[in-house]
Parts: sequence; structure tokens; C-alpha cells
Amino acid sequence: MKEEILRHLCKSLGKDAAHSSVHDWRVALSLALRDRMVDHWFRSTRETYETRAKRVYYLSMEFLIGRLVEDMAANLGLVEEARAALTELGQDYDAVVLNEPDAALGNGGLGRLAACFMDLLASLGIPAYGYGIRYEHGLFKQDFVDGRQVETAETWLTQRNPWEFERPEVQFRIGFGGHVDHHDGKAYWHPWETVLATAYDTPVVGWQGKWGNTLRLWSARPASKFDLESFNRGDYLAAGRSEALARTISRVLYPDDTTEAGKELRLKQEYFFTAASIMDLLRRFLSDHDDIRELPQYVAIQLNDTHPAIAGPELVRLMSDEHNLPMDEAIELARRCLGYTNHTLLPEALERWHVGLLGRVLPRHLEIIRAIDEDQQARHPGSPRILEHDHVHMGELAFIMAHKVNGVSALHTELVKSTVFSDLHRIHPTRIVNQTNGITPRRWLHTCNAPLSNLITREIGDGWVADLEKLKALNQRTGDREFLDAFSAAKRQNKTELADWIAQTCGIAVDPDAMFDVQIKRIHEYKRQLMNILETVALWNEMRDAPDAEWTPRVKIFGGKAAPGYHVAKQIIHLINDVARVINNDPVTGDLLKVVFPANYNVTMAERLIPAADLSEQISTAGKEASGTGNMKFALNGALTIGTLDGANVEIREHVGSENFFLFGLTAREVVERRHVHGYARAAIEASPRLSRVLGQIADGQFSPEDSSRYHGLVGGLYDHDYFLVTCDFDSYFDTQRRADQVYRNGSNWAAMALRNTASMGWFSSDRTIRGYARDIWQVDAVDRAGLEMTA
Ligand code: 73E
Repeated sequence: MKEEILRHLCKSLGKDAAHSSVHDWRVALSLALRDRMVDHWFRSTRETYETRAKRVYYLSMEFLIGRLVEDMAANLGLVEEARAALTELGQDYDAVVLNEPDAALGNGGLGRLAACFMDLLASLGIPAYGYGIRYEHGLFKQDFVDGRQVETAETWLTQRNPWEFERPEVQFRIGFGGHVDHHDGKAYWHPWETVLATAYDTPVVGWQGKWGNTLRLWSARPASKFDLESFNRGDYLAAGRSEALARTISRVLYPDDTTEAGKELRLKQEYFFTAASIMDLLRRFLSDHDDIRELPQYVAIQLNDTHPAIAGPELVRLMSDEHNLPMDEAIELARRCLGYTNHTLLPEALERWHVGLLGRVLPRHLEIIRAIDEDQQARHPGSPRILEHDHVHMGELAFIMAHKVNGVSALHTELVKSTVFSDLHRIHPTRIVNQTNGITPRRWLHTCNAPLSNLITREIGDGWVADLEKLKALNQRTGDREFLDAFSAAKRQNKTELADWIAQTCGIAVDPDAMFDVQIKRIHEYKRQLMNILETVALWNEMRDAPDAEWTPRVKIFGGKAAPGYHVAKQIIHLINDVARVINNDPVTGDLLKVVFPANYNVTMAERLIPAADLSEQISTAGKEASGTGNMKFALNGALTIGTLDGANVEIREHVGSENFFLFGLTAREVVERRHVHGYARAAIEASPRLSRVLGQIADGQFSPEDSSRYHGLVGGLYDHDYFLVTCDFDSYFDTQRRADQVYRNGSNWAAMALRNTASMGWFSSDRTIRGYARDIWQVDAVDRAGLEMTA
């Protein structure tokens, strides 16, 4: 390893060891690791070709990857070797690992799920490709200026990306606009504008390096040649125009996690990567099959939400316009290949395109969508329409074009059946299935939490890393004092490290013995960070009223970004920072209560915070969080959850036991009912002196003395249209927090409950999730690769 690193430093980077920076060492190490992956990768690809195995194609606008060095080293079993090599070379391994920028090609859970799935598809030996966009700028970087969120462009690609292989030879022409001619019963689309999609491949090697798949990300290039004539005339802008246009498509990730962007660029991005992916997989299929009718036997395409839903019409277009299949047959064949995962019921996130826009950008696809709509009507008269009120409804399109539609938790799937797709569910009663989300135990325990991971391995061996259900064996230790102490000590070590990091990055001293109470996720009204900060103020009030009472010291930790155009979410961020400033400087409460909100939450920060958390905040309005995956990561790392009966919380609670979960709040059904009660929010506020007091303080400017009316709108909104029922759940949330305080003060019971959480989370491995997709949706075999020998 040492020689390989030195060789790359010299031969690939042109540096000598004496004059190399941390960055150079990191890139050299990455290249050395990548070398070790390539053999597995080639062997897997060869085997897939030889056995003509069915391939899975996972189409996703987002892959929230984070850093890769440690992940790759761990999967290849090379962490110790890499550490030793760098140490011998006089380098600090941890500093080298931390030098890597996060690949933040996603907004949150949806993108991170795609990354976890890539790990598991490789670990289970399922031949698969992830397809997405190689954004030049991932999710924006967040800073706080006077407590307000400020966004700047993220630049992960300014440094060389050592993991990818550029494939300039893999190129597809992607058309936009223009018109369609019909003659002799055939359609001919003449796009007005064309860009090239070129591929960049990142090998993804699974646990123990036994199987390698490909993450293929597309980058847009100008299709027309550089305009030398304009350039020579001195018209430099005209010369670069087509280049600028093309580059825009893969330039930025949409920083929006819930609302339809409504922008032409977003539609173009969606078509760009979907079309390139479909053309690529068809080319691969046709390279060793003659009959396109066999496609569904060899190809399973999964749509990660509706963002790639244009895949349906695109497949139909290629099969009918270019391979001359009759339209109805093309529709049926496409359907047998496609699966659609729904990730949200929030109405503002359900994609709809105005027919004017869609027809202008994709005129042939609009015709095909009309044909699909008619085909559905002919087969099922009265079925919900894809085209309605001048809009194309991408959810209906994805549903109708997929042979299976899945929700991402048991509760969410039931709501998919009973709300947004109830009519389609009646017509197609077996189409909707559930696949509760999962997480990769490699990144989210083995790699991010060494103290706990080592303890578990000492106790039960290392089999749990590949088979997370083995953690169940830890249940026998919940009465074992010595083991519980060791378990608590591992948590304590993570908390101490986090406390050091908080001191460095935020300048706030926190006590590692205080309860670390963490809410990290996108800032959104339905996730109710607002309720959390209101509860913080209420607790602060009561501590100040009786500073000598028996309190459980707390550190409230927040992390998350708000979509740049989401005004209320940005106000919530501002409020948290304002409250933090006041509380953190209060000598009365001192170490009893601190509020910490480090800027720029990302995967790397999650890897730091989750292992150190005592309490996991999963407090969304019931019925709104489709699943959540952060909730699983916390519980796996031995945090107790305070949560509502929402998304996967329901199943987590079932697995860890209701006595090891702090439940509060209205159920999804009660939420719907409560909204029908006239004046419910005002009534809830008036019934709660505690909440009234907090709202009064905030509205009066106690936390914003420089601008006392800053939160009038936010507080007024709670009185008048508290859609997410912060007011109605507040008291039950506050009381449940105090219950958590009590249990925490009795440390040993807390440790036993936390251990039950870790021990019971095996089911939430994405191993189980992927096996479910393979069995119920893709009809592919998960091959146990454990018998394969590692060759490198
Ligand atoms: O509950 C989460 C879920 O765990 C859900 O909000 C999230 O997906 C996670 C993984 O299943 C999600 N993200 C989006 N929709 N649902 C979304 C919507 C538009 C753009 C980007 C992401």
C-alpha cells in the first residue's frame, strides 16, 4: 500500500513526497484504493455479460454520497493497512481522510437512500447501475450571518475527483424542443436543440470487495462544434454560447427538497439524464440480444420518485419510433421494465408540468403521454387522467407506466393507497407494495462509530457487519452491568469527541455528561424544528424559575439547511440562532442548557453527530414524513427516539419495543380530524400557559431585541394557520421530554434502553430493503457472494 501510494503521488500527480500537501496524499491514497477495486469490478461486469444476468438500473436525480475514502477502505478491508502506510509515510491518516470534500449530490433522505442502495446492491452481488447527474455544484454551502442562512455555491469538483473514470467514448445526443412530423404512420422528432451526455463511472464495491457495480453520472457537453468563425471575428460570446447552454444542464443540483421547482431547467435536467440512461441501457441490451421484446426479462428500471418518470414515454418513444413496435405493445413492454418509488405525499412536491412547457421542451413525449393516457382510458374507463387541467401529472404517469409502485414505510404505503393514488389503487389493487427504507450498516455504524463497533465485535464477533440481524445477540446483555458500562463508555467517548469539535467549530463549551438531544434534517415546517425550539425556550423558562430544582442538563443540537426560497424555514433557522445566543449566555442556566447549531449540515457532520446522540428527535406531524432514515441511524447507534407515530418511526418502535421509545402526539388520523375543528390552534395555545408564555416572549422580541417584530409573522402564523399542529402537540411533547429527563437521570436504565435499540435495529439494514425490491419488484436474485474469494 505504501509503495502504491508513493507511486501515485509521483506518477499520477507528479509530486514528490517532500513537497506534497494533505490533498495530494488523499488523492494518492484514493487512487491506490481505486486500483484495488478495479479487478473486482471487471470480474463482476464480465460475469454479468457471460451469464446474461438481469440488470437493475436505479435512476435517481440525487446520490448523496458524502466522503468515500473510508467507505472504500472499509469495504476492501484495508483500513488498517492504509492507516499504517500513511503513518509510515509520516502522515496523519485521519487528517488525510477528512481532507476529502463531501460529494453532496443530493438534498437529503431521498439522495442518501440512493447511495445506501448502491452499497447494498454491490454487497448482495446484484448486477446494477446507478444513473444520475454529475452536478458541478452539489447542494449549496450554508453559512450563518447574524443568525441568518446565507448560501454559497458548493465546489466539490474544483479538486480532482479520484474515484471516477471519464468515459468520453460513451456519448448520447439528447434533443430538446423542435417539432414532430408524421408521415406513413410514423413519427419523426426534429429537436431544435441538442446536447451531448457523456459518462463518468465510479466503481462501487460492496462489503469485502466481492462484487463491483457502476455509478454512472452524466455530464452535459455542447453537441455543436466550437464556433471558430465567430471566435475569429472577435465575437467570443457567440463562440461559446452553445457551450454555456449545455453546461447549464449539469451545473447545479436543485436545492429544493419538497417543492416543484417549476423551472424549464429542472425538466431539462430530468429528461437529460433519463434519456441518456435509457439509451445507454438499451444499447447494452441490444449488444447481445436481438429481440427488444425480451427487454423485461433482462432489465429492471427503478424510478427514484417521479423525477425520472419521463423514462416511461422515452422507452415507448424508442421502441415505437426507432424499433417500430406498435404503440400499445411498446407501452406494455415499458411497463414490465419499470418500477416507481413514491417518497412523499406533500402536495407541493408532486410534480406537475404545464402542457405548454412540456410540449415545448419535449413535443414527441407529450404526444406519447397522450397516447398512454388514452390507452389507460381504453383499458380502464374512468381511470384518473395523466393530463388534466392543462397539466401533466407525473405521479399518475409514473404509476400507470410502472408494474409496481412502492411506498417507503408501512404507514406511508397505506397512505399512498388511501390518499393520492386511491383511485388508481382500486383499479390496480396489487400494484402498490411496501418496501420500508433501510440504511447501510457499513457507513452508519461500522465506519462512523469505531468505539461502539469495536465493542460489538469484541462481544459477538464481526458477522453483524454483513448480517445486521446478528445484533440481536446483544439483547442478552441488557442485564449485564459490565457490558452496559462499556456501552455507555463508548457513547461517552463519542460525546467527548463531539464536545471538542463543537468547542472548535462553534466556540461553545458543552458538558459531555449532559443529554445530547439532536435534530438533524432539512428544515421544514412539517419536521417541526419550530416545536423543538419552542420547547427549548419553555424548558429554559422553567429552569430559570427554579434553578435549584433537579434538572437534567441538556445540549440541544440542530443541523439542517432550508431551501433558499423557503421563507418560513429560513425564519425558523434565524429563531434557533437567536434563541441560542440568549440561552448560551445566560449565567442562571449555565451548563444546564446549551443550544448548538453548527452551519452546513452534511453527511460528514451526520457521521459525527449520530454516534454521539442520546436523544433522536423524530417529531414530524404524523402522516407527513414518508419514512425518515436518520431515525434508523440514530437508533442503531444507541440513541433513544422521541417521536410521533409517523413514517418508519412506527416500525422502529415495534422493533425496539414501545417501552424503549418516547412516543407523543396526535396520530395521522387525529391530525386530519383536528384540522376540521374550528380555531384548533388558538384553543391549544390558550389551554397551555407554558406555550402562551413562550410565544409571547418570542413575539415581544425577547430573543431579537434589535428587531422586536422579527417573529410577529412566525408567531401569528401559529395562531392563525398552524397546519402542522405544532400547537396541538406541544404539551404532550414537553411532558414526554420531561419523562426522558427522568430516565436519563437514572443512567443505567437509559443505557439498557439504548442497548435494546441498537440490538433491535437489524431489520432496518438496507440489506433487507434491497432483498425486498429484488424479490417483489425486480425479480432478480440476490446472490450470496460470501463464497467468492477475494482476488486482490
Ligand atoms: O421521509 C423521507 C424519506 O425517508 C422523504 O421526505 C424523502 O425521502 C426519504 C427517502 O425515502 C423525500 N425527499 C423528497 N421527497 N421525499 C424529495 C422531493 C423533491 C426533491 C427532492 C427530494
